[in-house]
Amino acid sequence: MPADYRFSFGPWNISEGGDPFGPTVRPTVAFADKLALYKKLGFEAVQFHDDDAVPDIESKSPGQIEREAKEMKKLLKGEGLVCELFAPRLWEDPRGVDGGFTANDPAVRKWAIERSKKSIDVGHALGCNLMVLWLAREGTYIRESKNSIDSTKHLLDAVNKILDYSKKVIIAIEPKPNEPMDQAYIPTIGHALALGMMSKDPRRVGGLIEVAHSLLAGLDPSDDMGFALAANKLWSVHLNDQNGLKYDQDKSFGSSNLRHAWNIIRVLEAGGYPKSGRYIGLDVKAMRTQKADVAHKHLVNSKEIFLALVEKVRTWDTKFEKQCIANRDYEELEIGVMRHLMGSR
Ligand code: 3MF
Ligand code: MG
Repeated sequence: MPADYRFSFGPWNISEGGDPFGPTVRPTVAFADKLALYKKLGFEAVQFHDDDAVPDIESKSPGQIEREAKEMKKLLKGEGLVCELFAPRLWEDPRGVDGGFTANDPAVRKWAIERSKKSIDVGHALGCNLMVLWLAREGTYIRESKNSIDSTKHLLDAVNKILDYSKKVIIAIEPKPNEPMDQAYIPTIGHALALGMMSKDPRRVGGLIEVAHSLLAGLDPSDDMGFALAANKLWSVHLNDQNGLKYDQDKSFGSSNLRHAWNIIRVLEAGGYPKSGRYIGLDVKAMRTQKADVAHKHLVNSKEIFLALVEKVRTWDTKFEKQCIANRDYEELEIGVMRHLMGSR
């Protein structure tokens, strides 16, 4: 089994199964109980939303935030875990109903930046410098409600203020084209990295690529990852899968399109991702139909598919591949890939 990958997920990956059309169907798993599952399931690191570590963060003083985050770090250490990344959960606060950084109201924009600073305090107290910005509501329901030029400048201002607040923090922007908004301002990794290049310290801005988000943008996730790897900007991934242009499904990795998954691993291997020490993060959802005692199978199954495909990539006949490319015989290359994946020859 390839041992050079390390795995993480966010606690939201263990969920109660509610969806927009129906209530929860499984009991809540307490945070501490979720942490206890990580090692058992074969994961080494936790992806935090700021208020996972410090619940009710808005009502707490800086001293209290730091104390509680340090308590959380002890809990992590006790479980043999580390914090891979942290993220400000702006999208659940009523103030952020029409976005935080891009809100039309300057008081809301100010709040979003202040909340991000609190997140950084939490992250640093957890021993982590990698901040993820999933820009959930930074977009529009209708084009006329915001100005895209101003919004881009507001996003840039927020990134710059975050970079100013901590010299240690590095930002991975997680692009997503839609949901919850009709249209997001940073829909692709190209937009994310361009925003980083416009910032005051481009070296400290990179990306996190989620498979489902690339697919929702109509793009190939492995090419998106290749683009970020070429720029040395792939700082984490959210592996999952997506069956066409629908709501964000967060299906188990490889479960919908094995060929996409194989190509993702090919590019991660070619780009030296395992040697970078960065984690393979999952962002997967258990089917609503899963009973509580088996509502973590999506995590172990994703990891199993990932590792099986690493084997497939490492046992692929690259001489055959080169020969097909030299002959420009892509039909032969394609059937070769399919036979390899199917194990049929
Ligand atoms: C939504 C997402 C988010 C982000 C997470 C990290 C809740 O589609 O992908 O998951 O990954 O918030 O900041
Ligand atoms: Mg994600």
